[in-house]
Amino acid sequence: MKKTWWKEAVVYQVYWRSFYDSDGDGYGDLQGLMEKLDYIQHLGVNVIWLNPCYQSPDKDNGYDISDYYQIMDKAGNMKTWETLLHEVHKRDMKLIMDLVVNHTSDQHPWFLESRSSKDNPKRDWYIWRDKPNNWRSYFTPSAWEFDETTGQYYFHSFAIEQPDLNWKNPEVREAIYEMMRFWLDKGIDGFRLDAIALLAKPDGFPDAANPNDIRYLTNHPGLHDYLKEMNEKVFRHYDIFTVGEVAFVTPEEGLKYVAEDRQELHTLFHFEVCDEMPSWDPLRFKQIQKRWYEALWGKGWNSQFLNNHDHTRQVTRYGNDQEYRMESAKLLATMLHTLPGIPYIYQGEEIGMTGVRFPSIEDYNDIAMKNKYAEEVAKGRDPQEVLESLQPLSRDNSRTPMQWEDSEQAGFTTGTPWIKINPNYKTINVKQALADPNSVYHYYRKLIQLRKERLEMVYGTFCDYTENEPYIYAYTREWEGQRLLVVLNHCDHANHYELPKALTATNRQLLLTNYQDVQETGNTLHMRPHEARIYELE
Ligand code: ISL
Repeated sequence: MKKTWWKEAVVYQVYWRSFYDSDGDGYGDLQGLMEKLDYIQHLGVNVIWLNPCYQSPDKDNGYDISDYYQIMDKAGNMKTWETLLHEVHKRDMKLIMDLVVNHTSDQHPWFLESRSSKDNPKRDWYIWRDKPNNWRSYFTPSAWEFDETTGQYYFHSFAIEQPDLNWKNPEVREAIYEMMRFWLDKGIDGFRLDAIALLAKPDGFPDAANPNDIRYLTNHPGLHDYLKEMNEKVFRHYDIFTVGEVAFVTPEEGLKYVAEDRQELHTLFHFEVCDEMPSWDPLRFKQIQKRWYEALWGKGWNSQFLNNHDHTRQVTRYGNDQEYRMESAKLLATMLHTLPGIPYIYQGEEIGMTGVRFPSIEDYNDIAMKNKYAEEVAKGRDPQEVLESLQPLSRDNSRTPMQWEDSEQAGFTTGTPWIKINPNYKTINVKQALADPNSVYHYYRKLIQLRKERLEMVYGTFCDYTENEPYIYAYTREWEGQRLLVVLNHCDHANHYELPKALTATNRQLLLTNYQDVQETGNTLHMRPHEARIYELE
């Protein structure tokens, strides 16, 4: 496995519409992001992942693109974007753009042409059939929408406003590759590839045995041919890195996307945790980590994340966001930055921001949640019970505005925010975090700095010594004779951990912990609630 800049990356995800509003319209924007670049750089990260900011009617917060070559008015304009890229590079950071090529907006000129008539030259750029099959989409009861003009149905894996492109059509592929080169030639450093496992569709669209298990939307034959062609025609000609959003794959299937010798994608996000593990399940998490390590190590590169703009905040979902919020936020960070793979920090995670519970469905924006709410209430279910069932995993949990200070609107905007701010901004905010040397923020800084000094955290082998332990997670990373030991007590109670013989090194040096005053030197570690430690073993 050769060393590369992207394998050593720590990525910070910016959901720009919730990051910082520079012009008071209630939406974050690219100018606002530019004004906060020093804050991001100070954290020590070296790559920024920018959620989609292309022209869009914004039905799915930018994931419904109507013009790949323009910047969304809410976000700014191309000149602002070019200045942003320059400012990012000036600070020795890199920028990867989120790119949606499985579908476009239904307002994209390509689709407007395609839907205009059955013999339009772009008819075959999308997927049209005389009748639907029984598939659901991610966001609607049916993946097919009837179009009056031509009396056919078009296919959409997500919202009605997001028609899927027909990747079987070489004209579509070439148009996408040309657009990718446009952005790469501007100097970006890679892509996060949205829903990339959905590009291929099965011949004939057979009915699903269970329409509610939407795996049928992904990973069909032909997909890897598209990714190989994408790499051959675009990616390999640039010094970039790509990360594919790849739902519903096992480690063995995931390897097909990222094995270096397959020349498809550089890395992936899998969702065996965030899509398939609703709450913390330590033994299952350890098994997932072990299986992905064994499948990929030495062949392909993984990612580590527990939240993003689609998945609720990790300290709420997988940690403790109450009495041990700070210790828990630091423990989860320690785990993500010491497990094998590129760690991703979702904006606000570095100050321990939490999930939210808004009192009314009117306070929510997420199209996925609002569609599901309407679908369930239409079945006659009690609206309050439906709301409460959807709140914990609503994507809006992670989309509330960044909490910069305890002043009005958390310092996010001088206007009315597009979505309500989490009421706990009074105590959880950047200003407070910067001032507190023991804050989650400063812990992230130390962790990221440690990663730069200890390449075992990047390239080291991984060995879990606690596969059957429900609370203690103890593992090593070893590289070129250097060995780190990570010990985590993911629990609201204290636990002790008897170091196995293999770990009772002649001596060990504590490099980082989320508690002060760690004294003990023996081979029984007394771990306090949500305590995390990183040792160097000699
Ligand atoms: O949110 C999810 C379910 O928990 C994810 O599975 C997600 O919906 C899916 O993986 C695709 O997400 C991506 O494409 C969507 C967009 O709404 C998401 O924000 C984006 O991350 C359609 O473009």
